[in-house]
Amino acid sequence: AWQKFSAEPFNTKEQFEQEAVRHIETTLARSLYNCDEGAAYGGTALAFRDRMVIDWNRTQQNQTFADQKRVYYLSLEFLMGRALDNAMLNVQQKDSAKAGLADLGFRMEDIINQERDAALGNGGLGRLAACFLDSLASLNYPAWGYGLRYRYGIFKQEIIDGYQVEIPDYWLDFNPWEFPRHDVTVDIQFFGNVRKYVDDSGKQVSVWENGEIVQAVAYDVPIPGYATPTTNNLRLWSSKAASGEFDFQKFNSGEYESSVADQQRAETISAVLYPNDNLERGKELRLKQQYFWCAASLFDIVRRFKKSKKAWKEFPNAVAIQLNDTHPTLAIPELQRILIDQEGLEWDEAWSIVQKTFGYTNHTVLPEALEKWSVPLFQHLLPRHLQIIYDINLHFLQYVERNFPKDREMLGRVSIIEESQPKMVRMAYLALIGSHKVNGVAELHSDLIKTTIFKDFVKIYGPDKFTNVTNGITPRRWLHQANPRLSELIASKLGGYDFLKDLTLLHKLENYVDDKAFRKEFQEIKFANKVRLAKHIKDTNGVSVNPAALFDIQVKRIHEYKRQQLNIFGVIHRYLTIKSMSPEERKKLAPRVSIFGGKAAPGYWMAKTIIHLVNAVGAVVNNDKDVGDLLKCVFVEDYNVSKAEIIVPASDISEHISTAGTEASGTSNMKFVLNGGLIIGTCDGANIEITREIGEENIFLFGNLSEDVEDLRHAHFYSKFEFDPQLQRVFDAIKEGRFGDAGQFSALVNGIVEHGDYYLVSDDFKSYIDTHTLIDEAYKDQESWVSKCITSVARMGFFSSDRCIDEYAEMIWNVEPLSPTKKA
Ligand code: DL6
Repeated sequence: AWQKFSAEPFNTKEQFEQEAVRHIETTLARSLYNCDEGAAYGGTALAFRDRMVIDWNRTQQNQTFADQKRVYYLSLEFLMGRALDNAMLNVQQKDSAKAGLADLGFRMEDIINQERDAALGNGGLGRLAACFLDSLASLNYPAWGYGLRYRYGIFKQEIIDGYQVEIPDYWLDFNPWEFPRHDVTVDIQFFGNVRKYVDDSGKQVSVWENGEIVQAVAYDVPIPGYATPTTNNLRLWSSKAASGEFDFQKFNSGEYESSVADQQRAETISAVLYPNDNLERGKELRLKQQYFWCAASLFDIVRRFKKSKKAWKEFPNAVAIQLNDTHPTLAIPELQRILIDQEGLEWDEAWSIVQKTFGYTNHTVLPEALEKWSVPLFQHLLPRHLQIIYDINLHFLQYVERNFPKDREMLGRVSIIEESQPKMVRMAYLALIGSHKVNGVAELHSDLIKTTIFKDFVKIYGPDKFTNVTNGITPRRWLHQANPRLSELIASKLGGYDFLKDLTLLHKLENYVDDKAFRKEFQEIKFANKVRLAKHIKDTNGVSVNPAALFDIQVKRIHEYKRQQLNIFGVIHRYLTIKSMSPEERKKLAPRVSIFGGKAAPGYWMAKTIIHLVNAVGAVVNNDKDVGDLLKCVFVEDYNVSKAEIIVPASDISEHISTAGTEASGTSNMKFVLNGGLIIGTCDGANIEITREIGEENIFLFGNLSEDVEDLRHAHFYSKFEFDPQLQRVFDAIKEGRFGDAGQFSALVNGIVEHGDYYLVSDDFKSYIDTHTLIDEAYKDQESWVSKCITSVARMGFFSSDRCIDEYAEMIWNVEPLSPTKKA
């Protein structure tokens, strides 16, 4: 039993209506006679927001008074999706709202669909941060998220003539979930120079001066926990020109445009999210974003700590800062700068505080995603930080030299500064050296970082500095919200919704694997979810798909390492096979719908070519009357969190088919299985642990192992490679122009045939299509298929983000939950 602090829930639909109408008429200044779905959404959201803010204030007060250690999660991305449904779940008044909205003439789903996604992220990394915020609040940890308030989130994707077109996502027209804090501002400096002098006591002092100042303004977003009053804070920073910067002189002399130039330049910092997933491009504005956000967040954290009047050595006992990948690494030299330049601590004392405070999560081993910044750019933008980084490096290299006197080459390998032209700052090394723990996001990935990119550091620091926290997902959004009927069915068997707080309780579902009524309802729910997705596809793509067909889904960012090209080659193979089959053979085949979705980075031409090929294949296959329902191929436009909530519950099979050793974890694999779909996957990322939990008999694994990848790549270059004849047939069909002008796809094919097949598509193709044949067979036996699905759901308890957060709290942060019932 739990109660929100806010004394006035909507116990009846009338109470809800009263509140919603009050907001529509007063806050939104709309007449009820002129109330469309947008206004009804606004009134509903504001009514629920009111119920959250009391708890939010109380939680903040409670946390301040309790003065326990807090977690600060620094992430450049928070892919939150929509907030209303989540608010309704956590305030627990959805039924009253549904009935009240019906009285006003609206359907709840339509109102929920009015909300724009808060799409402040690219993919897995940003969505993980959002799941973590949900778990931190639900588990009552005193925690804040810190991020950037981008004016434009990830672009909207339109498909025009089969090509991806990017449309800006201005999402802030009406955002009831944020609270501007115009009184919480921080001045952030860029550029300038460093003046050094010796003070009266003989101490070297450095002053960073003459820079350009930009102001950071805080926007706060309440993060309600599930089944608890705890409501944490996500603070997003927005940039604007520092006060007084507006140039009145220029304005008065008629130079209107240049008078606002500074203002516009300042606002550019938080204007857009960089739309790259697993790829770094060393753009100056990106480094500016990183410093702006780190400096504002650190200032805020230090300001809060200083109010407690504790000694500096207590800082790591009050503050744990988690770096979500290397994007917030500048927080490390920034804290060191604050401690030595502003607070007057000695280097060693300050550095010990820094190392105890930070933890660093690595999310990739892909070389193109590892951040490096040019030293000249650093020197120009952040001159004092560059000095501090050089000093950190000096101390570190002296330590390495003392401990490994015989390995001179190691110094070059582990140095934070890469001796290239120009010299580069290796951010992952800085993050690692400045943190007390480094973790990967799935077992294989955490092992790989220790044997590849951080191998030398394991020798230097010992293995204990490295750990693993396998990713997870919040069951509140990814089961209850996305699949309410399945959640209800589970609750009916488990005696309530406790499993949403303790996902391991799902194991009790194994008792129902053979229960006829349960199985029937489970299947009906899956079918209804497929009907819902089929309708979405019809409405958006104009393609009719049969919900009784096997739905085979791959939705994620488009990337060569994730191998959507392997999937579409598989679809072409299936198409050619069907075309060559006799009517009798065709009768034996299970109809399929291959569904793709995901965004390509705007500058990633190969990824865009893959999207184009999927659409080109769809255009041929979907219009081939001879093939009919046996095969359809669709690309769902503009994949995002709210689309995922429709797509994920509708899968029979989903594809997680990255080249072994490339996908750090993956989290959509977990979402699909939790929603009663099976997966086909490589031995990569979290697929391996999913297999361990659900059993080998319930997953379709294929392909080469990560330990063989290097040799296979080598073999492509140094020996004659024979292509599987079935893959050759696919390439021939493309070259013959069966899917349009072959020239458009030649780079995709040549990358495999002539340029070394870096992602090993040809090596895995046979095993991939053979495994799909096994899937066809398995799907025909619906009895056994449903048993596999139910058993898998029952065994997914491990993959809750609540488990992750408890692991971080214990192994990395050393923080405890704070009882929300303690009165301030
Ligand atoms: O850990 C969250 C997510 C993993 O599930 C994906 O496997 C991984 O690709 C992704 N990593 C990144 C790295 N980007 N950077 N920097 O997005 O993290």
